[in-house]
Amino acid sequence: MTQAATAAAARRTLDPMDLYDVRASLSEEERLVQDSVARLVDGEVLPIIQRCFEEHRFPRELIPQLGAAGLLGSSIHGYDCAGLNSVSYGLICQELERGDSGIRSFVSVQSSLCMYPIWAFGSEEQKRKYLPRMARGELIGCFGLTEPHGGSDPANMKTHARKRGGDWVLNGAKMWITNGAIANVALVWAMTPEGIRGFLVDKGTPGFTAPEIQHKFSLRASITSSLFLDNVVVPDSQVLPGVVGLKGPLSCLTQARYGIAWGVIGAAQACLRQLIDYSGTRVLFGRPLAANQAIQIRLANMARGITAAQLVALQLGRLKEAGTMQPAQVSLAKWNNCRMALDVARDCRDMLGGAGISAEFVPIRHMLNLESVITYEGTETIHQLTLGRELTGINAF
Ligand code: TGC
Ligand code: FAD
Repeated sequence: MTQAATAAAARRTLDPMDLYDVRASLSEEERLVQDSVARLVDGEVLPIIQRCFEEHRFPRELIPQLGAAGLLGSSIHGYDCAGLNSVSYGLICQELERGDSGIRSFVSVQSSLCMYPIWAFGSEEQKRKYLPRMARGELIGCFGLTEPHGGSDPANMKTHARKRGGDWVLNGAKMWITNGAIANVALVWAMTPEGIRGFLVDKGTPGFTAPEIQHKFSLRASITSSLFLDNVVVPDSQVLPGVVGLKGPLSCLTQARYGIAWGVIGAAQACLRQLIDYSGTRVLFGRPLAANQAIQIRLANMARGITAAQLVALQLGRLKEAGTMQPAQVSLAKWNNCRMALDVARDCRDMLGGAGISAEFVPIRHMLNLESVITYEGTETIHQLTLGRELTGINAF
């Protein structure tokens, strides 16, 4: 083979979804995890997700399979959890979000925002009570931090807890809470005289309600709720003993934001893959859409964004495994990768023309979902200001 022919063959073998061969730097276990989640998404999520989105329905029937596959609390060692590494957790998020951000959201909240704090800050009794059943999907959790008056500034928390004998009495309201209406346990962050603390509020506790928020145009295949606490009494044994202060909820957010930085790559890949196929077969002005320079430049730009995001996510994962990952690095990754995915989804929607407004093509569903993803777990501005603070040492919030 000539040098030119060898180069051409090498070009043809590039995977458009993995141009820098990130997969080659994964361990065998990481590849197995990715492949098994990819099969689950192809077989169980993709066939139903468009309908779920249209019907504003979270597919609860998938929960036992997510549990059986070890995807709930997958990074936790012990307590019937899978004990996978950080990159594996990232790959799980990526494959799930290739299906839909709502499915990844469910897993993020269960794993990073509920099981992680119970594991990191809970008593041994709390860990035994909740973690094994949460890993199997028998118990669902939600994470109540955001309040109606402003989620970006959780330090200004109005929900409060007062000690009464061996109990605590909680009052307040939370808003935009993923999984709220189906949760068996809500981790509610509330202000106490010592600072912010985490309370495990079991479903059915008198005074606690979690009505679902309707009329969403985003994350329609996910449940989002308000939480209301009206003189809710919880025993001292339901308080997380291991943390006091804002660093409690913020360290959970670090775990979940890490997963989102990986997850949104999957949503962008799903859009780009569809557009490569579509633009190759749609004939306009006597040639495939993909034969136009303007279209190729747009596709190339998307692939550039996805590739850069993959490398950011992988390096972040390796830093996390080494125990050196800093919150500002997570902010950069969450901001960069969410912005990239939203731009890709919007551009793909546009290149589909009128067909782009139909849920029969994936970009509009991912685009609408990503409007939530770029907002929750810290808005884009919050992450920009976090990085700005890191660079300048000046707090501009
Ligand atoms: P600040 O003074 O910076 O910090 C207070 C204390 O917390 C520590 N800390 C962190 N610890 C761990 N991880 C982090 N990322 C941390 N960031 C800060 C910090 O060291 C300090 O500790 P100490 O010991 O000195 O007290 O706090 P601030 O009030 O200035 O706030 C900073 C800011 C704006 C970045 C923070 O409030 C913030 O991140 N706001 C955004 C809120 C947010 O992201 N909410 C998300 C709600 S949950 C959600 O959206 C779930 S969606 C899930 C889904 O469906 O997938
Ligand atoms: P605000 O805080 O009111 O922000 C409004 C705007 O002001 C934003 O554009 C913001 O970037 C900007 N802004 C804020 N501060 C500044 C500043 N200093 N300078 C410049 N601009 C600024 N929360 C939970 O606790 N648990 C959950 O499970 C959860 N799930 C969610 C699911 C969905 C679908 C959605 C949409 C949200 C969810 N959230 C959850 C809430 C989410 O974290 C908040 O929406 C988010 O943190 C922003 O808070 P906010 O909506 O109150 O907006």
